[in-house]
Amino acid sequence: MAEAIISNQNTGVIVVDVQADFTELKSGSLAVPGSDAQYISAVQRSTQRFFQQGLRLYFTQDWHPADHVSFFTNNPGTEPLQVKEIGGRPQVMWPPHCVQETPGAMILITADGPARTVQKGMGPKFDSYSGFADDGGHKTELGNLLQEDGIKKVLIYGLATDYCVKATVLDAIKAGYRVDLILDLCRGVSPDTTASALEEMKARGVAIILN
Ligand code: VGL
Ligand code: ZN
Repeated sequence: MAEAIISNQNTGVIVVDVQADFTELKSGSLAVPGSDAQYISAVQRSTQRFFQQGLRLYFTQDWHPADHVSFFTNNPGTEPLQVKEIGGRPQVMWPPHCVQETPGAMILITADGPARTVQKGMGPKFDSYSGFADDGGHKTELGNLLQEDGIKKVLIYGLATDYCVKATVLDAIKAGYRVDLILDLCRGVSPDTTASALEEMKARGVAIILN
């Protein structure tokens, strides 16, 4: 099969979970280090520029019910950041975050034109770091949208490098997309998991670039 010719028309931009609860700027409940005002304006500026260049925009949004399995408050006896085995999978116990219809779930980036927002993590029993599917294998709309739009390559950035960005990048690679990770538009929860996430992504053929 012939390799697709990559152009702005078949390149998409996936902005992962740039939401109030993940930012220092909004004193979010799960604020990722370095997600300050300067970071958010850099993401905003770059996203606008990509849109002006004709790239299509896809925003992912963590969108949990109040009784979500990943909240330590819903798992009596656990503490934040502890890892608990649930349903045969290791689940990080997070502070409650990105609860549906709350200010913390708000996406902080705006587009000058059409952007598709893909919500994830709505199933109370499954976490969903990836923008493509949750831990139970339930797919979001993202794969369909990219396919309908004829996308061949995606630029990915946002929060957090070591969780949702990593999972979304790896699923995009699995689905056959070419992937550029824009490193300076990402922030990670912790340095060690961020370093190993970058190694894992590189090993799968992701181009790690600077904006
Ligand atoms: C995320 C932890 C829990 C993320 C989402 O967006 O990286 N991290 N939910
Ligand atoms: Zn979450």
